[in-house]
Amino acid sequence: MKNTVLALSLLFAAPMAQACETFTIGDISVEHAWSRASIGTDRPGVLYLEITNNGTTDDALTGLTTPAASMPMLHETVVTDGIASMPHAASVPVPAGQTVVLSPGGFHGMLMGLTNVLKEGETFPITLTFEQAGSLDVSVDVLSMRVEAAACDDAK
Ligand SMILES: [Cu+2]
Repeated sequence: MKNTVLALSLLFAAPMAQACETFTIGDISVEHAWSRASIGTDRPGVLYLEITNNGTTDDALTGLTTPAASMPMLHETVVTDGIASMPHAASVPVPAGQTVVLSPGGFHGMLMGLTNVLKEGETFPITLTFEQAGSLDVSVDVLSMRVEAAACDDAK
């Protein structure tokens, strides 16, 4: 009994590092890059992350490439008359001095044509192209299918 309690408390105490790495190029830094585990490869995967522009010049995320998907693209979730749709977004603006979040229900990356099943606990690389800052390679953490946000402890 004592051992069981100890094991359980260890389980809950272990902080799960999820999408906590920061990637930087020029004035742009990206963190909390995550995706969800997929059941197969028939449906597109998702990509969520946070982009901070530490500079004084507006920038924009204009493209994605990854070996994980044959046609990754940027989408925006738009609700019109109560009906959600996901039009393709040519770019995601990242204004000077601001943080932009790609998240469920907003701008997001859509990984069309997954090349492999995305498994929880794995990571895959993605290259983000910014209008001003250039290209940035980011590692994406694949989280559980039930996750709605990166569970990174930001108390540093
Ligand atoms: Cu989408």
